[in-house]
Amino acid sequence: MSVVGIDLGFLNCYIGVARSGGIETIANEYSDRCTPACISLGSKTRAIGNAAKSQIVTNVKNAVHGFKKLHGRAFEDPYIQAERAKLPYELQKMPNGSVGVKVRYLDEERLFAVEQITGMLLAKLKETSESALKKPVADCVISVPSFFTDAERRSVMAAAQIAGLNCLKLMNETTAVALAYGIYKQDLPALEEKPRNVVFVDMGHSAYQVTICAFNKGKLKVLATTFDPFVGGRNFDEALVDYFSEEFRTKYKLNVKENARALLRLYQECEKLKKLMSANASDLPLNIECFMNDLDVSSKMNRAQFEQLCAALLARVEPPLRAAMDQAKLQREDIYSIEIVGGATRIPAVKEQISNFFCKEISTTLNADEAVARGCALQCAILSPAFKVREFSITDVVPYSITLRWKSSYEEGTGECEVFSKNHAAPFSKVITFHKKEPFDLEAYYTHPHEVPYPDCRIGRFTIQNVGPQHDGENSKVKVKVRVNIHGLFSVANASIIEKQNIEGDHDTPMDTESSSKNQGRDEELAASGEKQDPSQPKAKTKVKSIDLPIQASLYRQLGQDLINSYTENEGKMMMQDKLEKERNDAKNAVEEYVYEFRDKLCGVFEKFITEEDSNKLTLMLEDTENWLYEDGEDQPKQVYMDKLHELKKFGQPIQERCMEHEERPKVLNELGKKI
Ligand code: ATP
Ligand code: K
Ligand code: MG
Repeated sequence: MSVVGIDLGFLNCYIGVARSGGIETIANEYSDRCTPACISLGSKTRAIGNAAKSQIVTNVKNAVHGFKKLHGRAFEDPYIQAERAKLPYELQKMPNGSVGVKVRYLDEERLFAVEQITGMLLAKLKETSESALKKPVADCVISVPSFFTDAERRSVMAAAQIAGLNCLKLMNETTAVALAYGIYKQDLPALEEKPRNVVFVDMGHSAYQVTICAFNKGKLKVLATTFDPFVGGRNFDEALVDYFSEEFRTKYKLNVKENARALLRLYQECEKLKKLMSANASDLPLNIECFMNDLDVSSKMNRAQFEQLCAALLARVEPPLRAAMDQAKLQREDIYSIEIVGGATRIPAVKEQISNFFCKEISTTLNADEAVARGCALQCAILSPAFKVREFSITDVVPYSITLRWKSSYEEGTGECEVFSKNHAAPFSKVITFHKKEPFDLEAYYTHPHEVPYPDCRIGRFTIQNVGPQHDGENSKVKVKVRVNIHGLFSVANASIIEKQNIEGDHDTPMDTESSSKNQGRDEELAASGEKQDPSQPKAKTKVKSIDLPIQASLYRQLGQDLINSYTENEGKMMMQDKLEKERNDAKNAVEEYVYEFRDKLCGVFEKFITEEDSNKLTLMLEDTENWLYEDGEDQPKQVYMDKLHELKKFGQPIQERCMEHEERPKVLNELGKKI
C-alpha cells in the first residue's frame, strides 16, 4: 500500500511519500520536486505540470492555471466573475450551475468542469508518485486551505475520485505543517505539562492562513485558525503588473491589459522581479524584449518602492494574526515560536510584519515549499495500517460555526441551534434529540455569513424519514447524530427512533445535546448512544429499542456520482489518448534519430563497408526521409513511422552487420591467439 501526501497548491504542487527511511518529497520527470498547477490542452495531447507551464504564453487560451479556488462555486459567484475577467482562458457555466473551463482540445471546443481540470492535475501527480514508488498509488492525503467550505472540499474530493485516488483525508494545509513540525520533536512537554503553543503562518500564491497549535508529547491540538483567503503572492504580482502597465501606457503608449499574451509575460517578469527584490534591496531592472508591437520595454524598481506600492497588502498581514491570538485566548508570551511557510513569506516586509506583531524573531526551520506535502504524507502514514509511524494524535478545528435549523410541515414552528461553534474540535460527533411525530427536515448552514468567504451559507438539507407517532399518539423520540468528519465535512451521520415507555414533553426543541469525542481527533464514533438517566427518576430499567431511520441528504453544490463516473471514464480516455500520442511521437522520433545516426555513420564507420554508389543512394534516401518527416510525414499514425524505420533498417542492417563482424574479427582472433 502506498503512503502519499499531496500539497495541491494554487501555483505549485508537491508530493510527499513515506518510505522505510522516512518522509521524502519526490521529483517529477523533470527532476523537479515542484509540479506547476497547470494544464495545457492541445490538438493532439494534454501537457500537465512543467510542460504546460512553459506553454502558458504560447497557448494562451488553452493553458489552464489558477483554478484551485474555482472549486465548489456557482458560476455567478462574484469571486468567479472577478477571476473570469482576469483569466486568459474562458470560464463557462456548467449545466449544473458550477464553473467550467472552455478550451480547444483535440481540435474541438470542449467544456471541462473544474473537478476534471484538478482531476487531470491529480492524475499527473499520481503518475509521478507511481514512477517514484514503482507501484500503483491510490491512497493519499490531499491538502486544502483551512477556509475551504463543504462545497469546495467535496469538489476537491470529486477531483480526487476522477484521478483514481482514494483520498483518506482532506487535510488543512496549516495543520499539515503543524504535523510536519511536531511529529519529530523530541522535546515536547509531557501530557500533564503546559502545552507548547506554536503559530504556523502560510502565505502561498493565493491565500494567507494562520493556525495556532498546542503541542504535547504525541499530540497536537489546533486552538484557532484564521485567514485572509484573498491575499497571497499573486496579489503582490498584480500590484507590480498594474504599476508597470500604467508606466508603459505613458512611456510607450502600450495598452498591456488588452493583450493577453503581453499581460502573461508581464506577470511572469513581475513575479521574477518580486523574488529578486526579496534578496536584493537596490534598484533592479525589468526588461522585456519584443514585448508588444515589436517594442522592447524596460523599467526598474527597488524594494522600498515595492513595499510602498504594496502597503495595503502588507497591512492585511496583521489582522489574521491578531484574530488567531484572540480566538486562542493567548498572550504573546504564551507563544513558543512562530513558524512560517509558503513562498510569499519570503517577502522581507511580510516577515517583518509577522515578527513585529509578535515582537519576536520568526523561525524558518521548516521547508517553506515542502512542509505541507510532508505533513500530508505523515498523516497518510498515520492513517495507513500498512505503515509504522510514531503515534501522534491530531485534533483540528471547524473553521466556521454551523447551525442546524429544523421544521416540519405538519407541526407548528421551526427551531434552530448552533451545533458547532467556530474552532470547535474536529472531527467530532454530537447527538441531538428531537420529539417528533412525522418526518422532518434539518437544514445545515454556516451561522455567520460575513465570516465565510463564500457567498452562500447553505451546507445541505437532511430529511429524517419514517418518523411516526408513538403507539399512544405522542411524539416519538428521535436521536440524530451530526458530525464534522475527517475531511472537515459536515453531515447528519445517522438518525434513530427510540421506543421507550414514558416520554415526556412535546417541545419542539432538543431535549439534550450529548457530545463525545475520544481524545483521538480521528475518532468519530460516539461513546454513548443510550439516553442519560434522569437522576430524579427511579432507577427502574426502561426498555429502549432503537430503530435506524433513513436519511435523505441533499448537499449544496454536490456533484452526482453518475457525473463523477462519467468524468472518471473520460479522464481514462484522455490518458489513453496521451499515451497513444506519446507512442506515436516516440515512433516518429525514432525515425528521425535513425536518419541522423545513419548519415553520420555513412561518412564514418560505415564508409569502408559500402560502395560509393550505394552510399550515394542511401544518402539520397535519408535525405528524402528527412524531408518527408517535415512534410507529408509530419503527422502520421504510429504504424507509418514504424514501417518507415523498418524500411531504413533493411538497408542499414547489413552494413551494420558487416561493420560489426569486422570489429569483432580481431577480437576473436586475439582470443584464439591467447588460447593457442
Ligand atoms: P496556495 O498556498 O495559495 O495554494 P501555493 O502553495 O502554490 O499557493 P507557494 O508555492 O507556497 O504557493 O508560493 C508561491 C508564491 O510565493 C508565488 O507568488 C511566488 O512568487 C512566491 N515566492 C516564492 N519565492 C519567493 C521569494 N523569494 N520572494 C517573494 N515571493 C516568493
Ligand atoms: K505549495
Ligand atoms: Mg500552499
